[in-house]
Amino acid sequence: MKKYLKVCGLTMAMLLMLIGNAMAITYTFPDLTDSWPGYTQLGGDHVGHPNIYSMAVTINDSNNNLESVVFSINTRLIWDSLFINTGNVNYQAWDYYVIDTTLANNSGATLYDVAANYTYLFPAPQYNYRPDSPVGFASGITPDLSGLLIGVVMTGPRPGDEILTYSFNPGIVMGAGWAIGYTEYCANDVILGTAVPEPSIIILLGLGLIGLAGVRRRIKK
Ligand SMILES: [Ca+2]
Ligand SMILES: [Ca+2]
Ligand SMILES: [Ca+2]
Repeated sequence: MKKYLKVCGLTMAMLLMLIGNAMAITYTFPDLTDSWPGYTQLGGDHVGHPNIYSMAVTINDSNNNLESVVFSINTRLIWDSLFINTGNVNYQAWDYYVIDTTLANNSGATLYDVAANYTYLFPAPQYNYRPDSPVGFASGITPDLSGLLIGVVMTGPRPGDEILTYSFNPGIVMGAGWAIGYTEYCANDVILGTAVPEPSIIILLGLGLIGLAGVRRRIKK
């Protein structure tokens, strides 16, 4: 019995560690996006800069709130755009949109709500690398006044490799099928990340319980 309690205690400690780690999950996407799905694919990621290397999306695992979106990027250009779809298999069912118009930290960025019916904005003719690539909205957006955007911060030398962080207050709840995209006004580079099946905590818990049952049976014998 004593041994069983000891195993129980260890299992509980491991579960608590798992739950602790599960408070926020970060999904990292290397930039494998050529162009937005459904738009002209160019067979090339970018020309010169900016070059997006990766995107990391952090979601609180207990309430599914979006916490941050972090980009590893070379020589960011503004304005740039973050597109958020909180959970719809159609990745273009955008719910929120952030446009940042200055390189200065926590300045020039606005969060918008996106209506079901919107029209896209496309790159100006002189930026014709991806002429049909959505870079923002021409209509269908209204400023979101609920303070969900904490700020947009960039660290690192420019030009050079930078870390660009969008931080959010609780309130943007991500469901199954979420999607997040990012690009700049010239559409030189584009990245899209979509929800991936979670490495299920439930399965891990299940395996733990099966293991515990096995230990208990052996001790009983
Ligand atoms: Ca890239
Ligand atoms: Ca800014
Ligand atoms: Ca890309």
